[in-house]
Amino acid sequence: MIKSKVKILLIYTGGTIGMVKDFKTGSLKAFNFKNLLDRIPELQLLDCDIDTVSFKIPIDSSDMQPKYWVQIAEIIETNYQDFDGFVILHGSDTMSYSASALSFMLENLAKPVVFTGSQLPIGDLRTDAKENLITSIQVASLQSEAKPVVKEVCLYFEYKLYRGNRTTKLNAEHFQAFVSSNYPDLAESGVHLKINKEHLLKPNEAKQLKVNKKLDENIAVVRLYPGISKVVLETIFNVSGLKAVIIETFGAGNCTTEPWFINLLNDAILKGIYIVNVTQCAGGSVLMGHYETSSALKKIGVISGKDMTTEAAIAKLMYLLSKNISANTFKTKYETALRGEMS
Ligand code: ASN
Repeated sequence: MIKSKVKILLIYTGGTIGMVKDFKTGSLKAFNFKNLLDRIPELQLLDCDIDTVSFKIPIDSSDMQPKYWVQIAEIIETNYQDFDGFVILHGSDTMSYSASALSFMLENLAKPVVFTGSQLPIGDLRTDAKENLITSIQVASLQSEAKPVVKEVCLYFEYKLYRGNRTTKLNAEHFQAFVSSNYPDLAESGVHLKINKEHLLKPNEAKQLKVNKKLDENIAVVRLYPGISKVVLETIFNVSGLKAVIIETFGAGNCTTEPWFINLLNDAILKGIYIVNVTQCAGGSVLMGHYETSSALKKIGVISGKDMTTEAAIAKLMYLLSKNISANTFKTKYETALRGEMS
């Protein structure tokens, strides 16, 4: 029997990769996806069949919203049986947020979903788009014993494959725009494509893909800084309908020991608002109770975001809040790695 070619679905959402310069205004804007493929004839040399689907109106990823995450998830759900892997072309600005969100939405995923994009448009002479796109398709096509090698949501950029929900965009200019400070690279592209198999997620393949399309957006993120005032925080905690707040703390999860601050958080928790502690450091983990400046947080029931990125913390909140589970179960689930997003 002749083995048929691996089938990849390329999903175009927008981003710099497919942008052109508007000569009237001088700024970059999204253009037609068809032109994008015309600009990369190399795609025809790949040993796989590629189908494409595009957002009707491609967006700059700074316009990304949960409703678009649902759109991407639905495209994957509809095409899940017919394709071996999915490559999502996405702007780099919010790519880590989208990759994190999709990782929670796609439960029991057993096929590759690779997010990629570029810093320079595909038509630019010095573009990084071609390498990013071609290698992403190769990663999504990788098979071992007729099964995909990668079975999770990941992000490929500038020669590295990362777990999507571990990434953060760190640089607006460098081609190497992303980091995964708290989890090793899943693969590196050099002369050979080196897959670090031991770091890949191993899902339970007996379970069927379940697509969670409900996301609760009633959350807020607060970055602490020396001098943050009581009125600012009170205003945030009094937002109507607010269900959870992520606090980006100092170092290993530390905050001011001012009584008004702890009292304010305690009152919020008593009202049923979840408070999650993530560190504003680029790497490392929250360890509540390690310093006196975090002991009170632990005592009043603040949830530990451990070594999660803020992007993953937001996505996990939106996902878990929509599940209407008890406060205890919520805390336990939030502090457990569901998709390899925390150590
Ligand atoms: N503003 C662009 C976007 O995120 C940036 C990029 O793709 N490099 O859509």
